[in-house]
Amino acid sequence: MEEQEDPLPEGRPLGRKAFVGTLGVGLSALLWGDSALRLVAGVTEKLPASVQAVVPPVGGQWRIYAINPPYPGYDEATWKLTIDGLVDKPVEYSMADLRAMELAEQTSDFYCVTGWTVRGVEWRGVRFDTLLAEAGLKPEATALEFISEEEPYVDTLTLKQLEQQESMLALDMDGEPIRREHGWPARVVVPRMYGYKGVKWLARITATDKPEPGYWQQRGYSLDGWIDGTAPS
Ligand SMILES: Nc1nc2c(c(=O)[nH]1)N[C@H]1C(S)=C(S)[C@@H](COP(=O)(O)O)O[C@H]1N2
Ligand SMILES: [Mo]
Repeated sequence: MEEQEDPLPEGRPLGRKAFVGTLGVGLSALLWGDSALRLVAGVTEKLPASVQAVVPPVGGQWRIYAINPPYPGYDEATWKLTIDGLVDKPVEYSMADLRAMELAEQTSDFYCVTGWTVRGVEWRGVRFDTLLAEAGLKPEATALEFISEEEPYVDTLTLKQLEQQESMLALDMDGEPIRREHGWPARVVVPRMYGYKGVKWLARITATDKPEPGYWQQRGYSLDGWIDGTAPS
């Protein structure tokens, strides 16, 4: 996938409402009504030309986001992912530990709530049930807090949200280890939610019964982040 540095990182709290407001009614209906599903199905080319102008084309390009550049740089030899909080046994995993776990693969489209999309991203990584098996969640845990090495970026997913979609802790993207700018060595992938739910440069997962709003949610983004039409009924 082609990369393109965006000199203007996502630096303001542009919620879905604000975004829709900037586009006008016709387009907002297209983007956020039923046709969000058609967009998910990849039929962008059937949209009117005026809309195509603002909807990124099939195979659109990534924009690299960081709230606190430069990107965290880990030493792969010493990097550890911590899993703690409401677990039976807190654990730490090295990259070698994670790669020795059962890895899952999927291809999914990636959506940023500000309007850009990358189609057909290939991910390989560890499903959360596999990842949490050894630590073991305590019965009172209701959510996982994902804490980035890039402070203060955090996001929270409830166990229910995690259950209901193809989410994973991704280690590889498009056939190679996730590049540094995309969150190396590990990033959270939740295809049916907007990109802001996917924490890059993951350092820690804390199981909790009091989920806190994530970084962008504290700044106005929707609390759950489902891409319209994809929330489980
Ligand atoms: N640590 C961290 N994770 C992050 C972000 C960020 O700024 N910092 N931005 C989020 C948002 S809003 C999006 S759309 C995606 C962008 O992923 P990319 O930078 O790989 O394109 O990362 C998400 N995860
Ligand atoms: Mo985003």
